[in-house]
Amino acid sequence: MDALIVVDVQNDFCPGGALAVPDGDAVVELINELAKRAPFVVATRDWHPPDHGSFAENGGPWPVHCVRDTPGAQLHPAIDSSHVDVVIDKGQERDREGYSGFDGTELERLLRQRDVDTVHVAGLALDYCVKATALDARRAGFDVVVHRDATRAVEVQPGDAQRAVEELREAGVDVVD
Ligand code: VGL
Ligand code: ZN
Repeated sequence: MDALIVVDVQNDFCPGGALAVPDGDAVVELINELAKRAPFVVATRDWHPPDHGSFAENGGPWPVHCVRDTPGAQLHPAIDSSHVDVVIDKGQERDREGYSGFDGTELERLLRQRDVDTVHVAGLALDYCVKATALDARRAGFDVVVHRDATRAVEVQPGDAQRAVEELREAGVDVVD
């Protein structure tokens, strides 16, 4: 049984958003195609409290982004929600980054319930939440495929995307185009 995890394709990570990933909205079309073919689709949302510790004003590395219930935290409007079975909100604890969709959520239980053995991962951002989610899926024992064409990277440092791919492959994740 295959599942697709669509990571954080939210307005704040797309052009015009608070923490825009370059070309972030370019993943939408491919993700809709992957979702159409996937028997089970989970979309994660970065869903922070207004005082989240990852925000610069609280000493964190990021501008304020994906504050729960705000427009920036909504899924990109072009994501075809008719193919999304479950939405998982993460990053809700003030003092945890919550990059991974598995961190403090029901995601693993949900996948086991559906007898999932292979997890496909796409979305934003390759070098943060996609990487963390794929690594956690692997640690949990799933076969993991990252669809690189359906991701974009923040690249705070040039080369972060390539380093993320190498780290994923070293962990046994299949990275495909
Ligand atoms: C993310 C930075 C901060 C992500 C989330 O979804 O990749 N990146 N919060
Ligand atoms: Zn965040």
